Amino acid sequence: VNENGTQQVLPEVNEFKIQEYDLLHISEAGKALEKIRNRMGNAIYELGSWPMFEIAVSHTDKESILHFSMEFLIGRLLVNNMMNLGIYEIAKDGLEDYGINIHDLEELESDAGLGNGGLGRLAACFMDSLASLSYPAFGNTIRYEYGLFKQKIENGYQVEVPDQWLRLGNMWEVRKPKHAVDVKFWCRVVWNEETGKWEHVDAECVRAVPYDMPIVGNDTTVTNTLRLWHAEPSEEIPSNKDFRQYAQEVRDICQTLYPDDSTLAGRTLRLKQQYFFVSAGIRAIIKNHLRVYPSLSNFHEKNVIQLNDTHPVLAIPELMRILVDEYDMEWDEAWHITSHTCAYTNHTILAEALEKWPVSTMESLLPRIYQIIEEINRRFIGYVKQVSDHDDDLLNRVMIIKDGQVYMAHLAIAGSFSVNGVARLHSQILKEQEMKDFNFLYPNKFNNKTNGITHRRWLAYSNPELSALLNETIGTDWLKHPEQLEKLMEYVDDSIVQGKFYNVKQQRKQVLADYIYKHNGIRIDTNSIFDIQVKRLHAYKRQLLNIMHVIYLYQEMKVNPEFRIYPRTFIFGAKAAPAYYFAKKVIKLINSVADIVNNDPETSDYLKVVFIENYGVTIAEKIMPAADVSEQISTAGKEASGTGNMKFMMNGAVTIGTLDGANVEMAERVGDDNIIIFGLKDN
Ligand code: 26Q
Repeated sequence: VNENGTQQVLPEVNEFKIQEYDLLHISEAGKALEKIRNRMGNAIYELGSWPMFEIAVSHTDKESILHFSMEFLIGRLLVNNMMNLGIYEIAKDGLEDYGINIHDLEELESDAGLGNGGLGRLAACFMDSLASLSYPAFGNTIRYEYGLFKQKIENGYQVEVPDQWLRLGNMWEVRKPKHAVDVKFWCRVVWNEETGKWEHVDAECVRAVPYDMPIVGNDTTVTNTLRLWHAEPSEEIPSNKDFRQYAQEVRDICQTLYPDDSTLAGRTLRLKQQYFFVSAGIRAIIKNHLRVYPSLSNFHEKNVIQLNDTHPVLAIPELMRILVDEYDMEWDEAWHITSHTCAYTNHTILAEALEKWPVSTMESLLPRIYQIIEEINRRFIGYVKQVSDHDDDLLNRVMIIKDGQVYMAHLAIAGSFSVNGVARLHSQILKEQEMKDFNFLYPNKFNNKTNGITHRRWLAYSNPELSALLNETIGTDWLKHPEQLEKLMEYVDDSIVQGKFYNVKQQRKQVLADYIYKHNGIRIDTNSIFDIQVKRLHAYKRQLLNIMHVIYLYQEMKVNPEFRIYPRTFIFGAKAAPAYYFAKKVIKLINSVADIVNNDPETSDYLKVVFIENYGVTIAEKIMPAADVSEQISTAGKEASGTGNMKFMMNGAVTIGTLDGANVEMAERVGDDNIIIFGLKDN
């Protein structure tokens, strides 16, 4: 529908092409929708509603949620999207008529692994939930050419292989060249007396081109967008550089995801990645805002920028820069808007994971941004002195720039209206220990948001057998209202339901056993207890403790013929950061123990050890439903929340764990019979 309200005839409406048309009049959007529905049928109609939804929300009073994250661990979307659209059964039956098994088709889709672990998966779960709950939410990230490396095990050692997830194309994305923007690096900042503005001289421009993926909500017309930014050479080619070198440097920006999930890899390229997608993302939000409102003065009332850890925290100085330099706003107003728009989620207290950038790196790559951070720091120091009555020790601890480094968490706290931890215990540790000084300076900023997972992917989609049992036992409302799962309590002592649950578990154990036989050549007994620990490999997560327990059981059985255990299969899955020596040695140890234990006829009826290669979202979907025991045994105080713990529990496993992260709250909810806690009880 044109600006003047008349209809514009669209050539060939196919797939997502529709969203390239600007439908400006929301009052007319309903009519257009009707047309599209007639032309494309219901399924496409839902996807077709995507652009109109974007426009519709911009006219409502709802705040838009802009989730900025360096990582989105999406996994496959085909069946998940079909289920959310309510067309799965019909599509499955239809394909069957053609002799196609939908699950074979599913195998053709690559597992979008644009993340390391929990933080990236959380972002993906949030996108699903936000759409399903009808919130207008938009993700912003990088379109990495290679996702997290694929893990191969050779001679028991981890070998990393590039993840070419885009090799067969990504059918969900739509390139939006019209919405591309230039991002500037490496310039000199010069004050222009005539214009009264800062100018970037000799900047190296990089074109940021968005690729949009639809995030389809469950049983709703809401379709949100995950925007992946791709770096390309700008039309403004730097004059002082060979083009081939420039083009290569541009390509490097989006080439790979950093494969570390906790140690700081303070590389310039990572800083470049961070600024690249943050700058492009903010520019797009401002443009959208100005399409609807006459000025930016209400920007913070209409937009929330959620910062997924410190990785996108340059959003704070970048928003300041745009408001002050490009829209001539006074510093105080710009700061009010910025610090009421941004919100920061902390995911770790591990000292080695707290991001710091050398001033020299920041200053040369992003000179104007660094100037702005200096000014933020200068004013922050003034505030701290005033509030703390000139407590110099406190000031030294909290400064944003000190010892030649920029402390990103400090910048994040100063520039956000909300700072949250990801589980009650973690938030409490932040408030009372790690960030005590900041809680003193800003008493109302700190809060808790305990993590969650989408039960649509981790139960309905991953475990159709258990879903069917739930449907026949408590009805289907739980899909929309997960709290309805509590109805199951009525059946907790019902031996018939228990028997059916047991059968589902056996079926799912068989699925995993078949997978393990196919990939590892190890036959495991589905009547043994499946005791599973799958997560990134890290010292604090204590896979080493788990494998030491296995060694103990094995040795006891060897020396003591009286000592026999209920048959148990220990299953591990974990990627190690490529440079993390200890973690790689633990993988080797697990595989070496497996070799000995699995091939010893004296114990093999009782004990098996399996290391599943290449743990990720897709494999997790097979593992979670099959677990009897979920291992959540981190050193108390170290695991911020954990989310695998929830996936296992949702599929009916008993947890063995420490009082850490979300385990604490889970234990309160499920009681001692369903979670076995050991270790430190008070901190
Ligand atoms: C930082 C600097 C340089 C390179 C990489 C990184 C980096 C990358 C990823 C640092 C941390 C991460 C990821 C952290 C993460 O996944 N944390 C987990 O977040 C989950 C969701 O909140 C929690 O449940 C987990 O407890 C937490 O470990």
